[in-house]
Amino acid sequence: MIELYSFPTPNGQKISIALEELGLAYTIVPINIARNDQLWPEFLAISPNNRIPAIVDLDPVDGNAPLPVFESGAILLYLARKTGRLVPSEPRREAKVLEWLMWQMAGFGPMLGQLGHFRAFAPERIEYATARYADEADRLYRVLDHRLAGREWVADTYSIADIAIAPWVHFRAVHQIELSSYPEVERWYAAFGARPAVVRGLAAGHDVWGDSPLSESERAELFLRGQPGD
Ligand SMILES: N[C@@H](CCC(=O)N[C@@H](CS)C(=O)NCC(=O)O)C(=O)O
Repeated sequence: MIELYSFPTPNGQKISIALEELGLAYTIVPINIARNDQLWPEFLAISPNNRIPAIVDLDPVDGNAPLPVFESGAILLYLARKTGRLVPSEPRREAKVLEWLMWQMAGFGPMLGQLGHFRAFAPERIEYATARYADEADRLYRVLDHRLAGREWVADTYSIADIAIAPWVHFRAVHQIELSSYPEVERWYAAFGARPAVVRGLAAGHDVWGDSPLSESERAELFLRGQPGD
């Protein structure tokens, strides 16, 4: 059994999607980041960066004590290695998955997080910052579009790279990204979204959070306070 400490954001949804794809049993421990649950000492013991997602694997393969893991990229790799799926073992193919996983962790996610902040949540319009992140988001979307031309998935086969990247496309309305500008991404994202495990992973926790996990004021306060979604 895996405990998933999460909230319905792109980084949280990566992990519920991966758990569904891998058929691993899990329970969601809701961490309401609008109410600062991420600062609970019990959560910080698992996730010292006070951000979701984090997991605790209650049945690690070594049979020893429960194993906490934080950072969504590290969690995806951990789950893939635990099951021997969603990352190929052959080094040349594995390298492609890791490249695109790191690309998402270091670029696509953080830049879109900043763009969402300045486009949707900043209390004042700051032209320079908005243009800077909009340009970089457009560049990154074009890089992804180019990569996907003639390919079904980001690496050779469906992998944690797709699972890391696609939830950011799922939240494109916050970033005010028009998907039709990136036709290869649009095609890939439609195929991704049609996977039954993805549908389940995106819906996971709905019984806990309901339709709207944040009120408008909670959302505004959260995004002003920090930089969620990096
Ligand atoms: N690099 C981290 C980023 C995690 C992150 O930014 N999580 C956000 C939600 S998507 C969060 O917990 N924000 C809490 C806060 O801003 O206080 C990861 O990929 O796990």
